[in-house]
Amino acid sequence: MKIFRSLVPLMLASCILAPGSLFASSHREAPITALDRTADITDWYAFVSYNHPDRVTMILNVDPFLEPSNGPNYFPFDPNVLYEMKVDNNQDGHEDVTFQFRFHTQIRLPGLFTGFVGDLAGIPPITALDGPGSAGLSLRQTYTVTMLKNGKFTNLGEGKTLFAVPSNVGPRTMPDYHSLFDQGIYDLGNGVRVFAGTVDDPFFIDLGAAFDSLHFRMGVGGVLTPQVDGDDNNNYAPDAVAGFNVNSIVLEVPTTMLTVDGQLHPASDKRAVIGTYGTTSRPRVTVRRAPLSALNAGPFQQVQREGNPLINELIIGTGSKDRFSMDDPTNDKQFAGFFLDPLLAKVFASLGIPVPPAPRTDLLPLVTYKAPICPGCTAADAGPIADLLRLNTGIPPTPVAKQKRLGLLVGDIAGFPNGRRPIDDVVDIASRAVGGILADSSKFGTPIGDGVNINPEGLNNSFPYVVPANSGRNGHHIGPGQEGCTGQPSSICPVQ
Ligand SMILES: [Ca+2]
Ligand SMILES: [Ca+2]
Ligand SMILES: [Ca+2]
Repeated sequence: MKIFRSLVPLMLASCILAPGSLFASSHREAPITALDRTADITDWYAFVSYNHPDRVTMILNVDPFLEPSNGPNYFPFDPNVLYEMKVDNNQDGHEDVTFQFRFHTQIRLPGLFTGFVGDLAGIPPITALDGPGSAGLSLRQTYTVTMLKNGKFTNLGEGKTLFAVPSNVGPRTMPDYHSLFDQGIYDLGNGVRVFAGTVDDPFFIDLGAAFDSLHFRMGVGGVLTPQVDGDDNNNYAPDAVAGFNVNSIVLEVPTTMLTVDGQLHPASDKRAVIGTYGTTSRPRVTVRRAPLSALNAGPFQQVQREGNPLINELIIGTGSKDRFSMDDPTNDKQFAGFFLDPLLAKVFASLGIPVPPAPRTDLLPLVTYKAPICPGCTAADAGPIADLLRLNTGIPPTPVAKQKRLGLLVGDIAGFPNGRRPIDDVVDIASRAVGGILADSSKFGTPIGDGVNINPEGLNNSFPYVVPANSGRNGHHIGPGQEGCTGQPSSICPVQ
């Protein structure tokens, strides 16, 4: 989930081999962020917009496992955290374009015991983020979007007040939650759109099986049958994240805002390729001074980053995860040892799954600029080893009906690891990448997977690409022995 939700299996692997790291888990993969959930990045996505091939959408999800009923304060973004989306456009690993998000919290009904109330005590249901119908929205957040490029800051929301969409409390308080969700979509002009709010977590994984020492329900090591592997519509194992929400920031910008020369380029041109990642940061100094509010000072310190969904969680040793989280991608050479000889590959080998020998140069496309993501890059363009989610903006989006959960591995070249979309089953893809499928799919193409093939809450195939939050009053989760696995008899999820 976090960094490598897909890394989860990996993490698992490191748990197996290093008992002291047992609680470094997926949505909470690094020790520092396991203790700092609002700065905890769960997932990072970047892809060419499905309906706008000349735009790129980036999604930064933070704050894992939000139980929808968890009032009275629910899940505001953290006003003390600087959330950033970063883009490298000239193959050197350093960001050239940065988008910054800052949140501000209002308490509009300070005498109220909860953040949200509607259809009660004379307060009407919450039907709007502002103005009439918003009276019951006591805890409300606004935010800013700032672009930093060529040393210049630009407020992309100039003249507008942007509201974050609150969690879905329930049908009495918020009788038309989808309307509130839609109201949180802002067109900022010039092809820029933004959304921030609590949403259904789009990530999917059988976390319980993964962390019970790779005790998958689909056979030893999680090897899928052709029938299960070929099914992009049903789940055969419980999605541990089902019914949980996450906080999401979604930004769509014209591709020309990101490329090195402000132009569109074909896939064969290296100028079409960008390297992306998301970060969270906090002020270096905070002074707690009750009864006054805390005072922040000094520059920002990065708390966490995520590029590829597998690197920190699946590849980096637990003793190095905090260092990795706080460092710049351009310094990732220090972690090359983890990457070129991943522990998870050894775990797979111990289960009888064939894997290539180290050093694993077949994994280099994930951390350098080269084919297949950058066919226009020569050896001199590889850049430093850096965990960036690389996206070739010259590759058009795959039509929704033809998108595949296994993305690039099955010929859907607009999917992970060429960028990452919500549909991409990064647990299965990344596990197979570690298994060696990028080196030789005939020798190392074992169909490793967890049997969770889809997000049970569905997909949103247009901006903001996330789906509305699960309901606090009426939401539910999915577990072994419970309903929710549509690929199984009576939809009951397997226990074994
Ligand atoms: Ca750069
Ligand atoms: Ca979900
Ligand atoms: Ca899966």
